[in-house]
Amino acid sequence: MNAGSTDFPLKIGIACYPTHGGSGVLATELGVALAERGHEVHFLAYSKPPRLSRYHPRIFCHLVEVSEYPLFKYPPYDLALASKMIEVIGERRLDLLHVHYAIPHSISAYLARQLMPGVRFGIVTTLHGTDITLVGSGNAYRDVTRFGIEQSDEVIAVSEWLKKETQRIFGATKEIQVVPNFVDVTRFRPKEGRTSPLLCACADSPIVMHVSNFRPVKRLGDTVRAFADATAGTKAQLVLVGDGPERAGAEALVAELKLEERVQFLGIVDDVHDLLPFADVLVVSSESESFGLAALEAHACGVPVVGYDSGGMREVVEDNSTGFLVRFGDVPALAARLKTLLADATLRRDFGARGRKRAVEQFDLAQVLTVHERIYHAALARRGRGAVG
Ligand code: GMT
Repeated sequence: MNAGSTDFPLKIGIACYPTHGGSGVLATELGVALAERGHEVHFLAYSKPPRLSRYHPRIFCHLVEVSEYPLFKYPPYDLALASKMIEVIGERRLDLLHVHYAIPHSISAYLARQLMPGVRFGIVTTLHGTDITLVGSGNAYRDVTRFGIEQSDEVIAVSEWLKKETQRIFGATKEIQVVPNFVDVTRFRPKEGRTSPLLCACADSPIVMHVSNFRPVKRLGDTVRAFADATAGTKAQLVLVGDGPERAGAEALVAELKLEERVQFLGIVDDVHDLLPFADVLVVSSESESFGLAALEAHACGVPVVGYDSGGMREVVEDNSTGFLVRFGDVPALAARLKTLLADATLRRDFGARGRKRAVEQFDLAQVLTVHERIYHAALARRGRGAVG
C-alpha cells in the first residue's frame, strides 16, 4: 500500500448512481483512488460508472439487474440493489458499504444488514445534495430518508451548507461529518501550452463554459442570457458541456437570441479535464448547488468562476478572489461580472491562479482519502470491529 494509508486494506462496496452527475463522478473517483491505495473496491450500480474506464486489478463492478414483470409498473430497484449487496458482501466478504445518496441506497444497505444477521459490516452514507434538498425533503421520501441517515454508522455531507440543510429539513440529530468534494489536481490542471482538439473551432475567441446535467436546477437559460448580455458585439463563444431535460429549451433560447454562431452544445463529455482548462470563465447558474464540483474542477484548471451565491458555492468559490458570486436569479449581475472578467486578462489570470492554489491546498484528493479511511474505521468500530475479521 502507499505511504499514509491505513495499516490494512479494506474491502469496500460502493453504491452510486452511475451517471455523469457529481455524486457518480465523486464515488467513482474515490473508488479508483482507494483501489490505488491498496483497498479492494466493489462498485454496485445499474451500469458501469462513466469515469470507470481503466482496468484495475482491485476494482470490480457488480451490475444490479432489475427484473421486469408486467405487474411492476415501477420495478423495485432498491430491493434488487439490496439483493446484490447481500450477494457481494457474502461472496467477497466486504468490510463496509459506502453508499452515495441516502435514497434509496442507504435503505438498501440497511435492508442488506437486516437480512444478514451476524455479519458485521459498516454502512457509510454520503449525502450529495439532491437526495436531501429536492427529493428526500418531499413528502414521499422524507421519513425513509431520515431513517436511512439514522441507520447509517457514519454520515458524510459534502458541504457545511448541506449539513445544516440536512439538520434543518430532517431535524436530524445524527452526527454528520463534512467532507468536501475533491479533485485530482494532477489530471485537472491548467492548460500550459496544450491544445484541445474539441475546441479548435473557436481557437482565438474567449471561451465561456458551462458544465452540468442541464436539469432545471442548473438554470441553463440564465447562463445563456448572461452570456448574451456580457458578450454582445464580440466573438466570445459559449461552450455548453452536458445534456439533459433543459437542452431543447436552451437551444430555442440560443436561436431566439440569434447566438447560433457563438454557442456550441458539446453533449456529454467524459474527459472534462481535457476541456475545462480551455475555458476563460466557467458559469455556474444553479439555483441550488450543495457543493458545485464543476466549479472546483474549473479552479483546479486555473479557471475563474462566475455564479450564483447558492447553497455551498461559497465554500468553493471565494467571491472577488477566485471568482464572482452574485445573488441568485440576478442575471444582469451575472452578466456584469462575466463581462468584467472577460475584459480583463490579468484579473482572470490572478483569479485563476488563486483558484488553482485553493484547489491544490484545500480540495486535493489525497487529503480526502485519508479522511475517508478514518471514517471507514470509525464505522467498523461502531460494528465492534476494531480490526478486519
Ligand atoms: O448537480 C447535479 O445535478 C448532480 C448531483 C448529483 O447528485 O449527482 O450533484 C450533487 O452532488 C455533487 C457531488 O457531491 C455536488 O458537487 C453538486 O453540488 C450536487 N448537486 C446539487 O446539489 C444540485
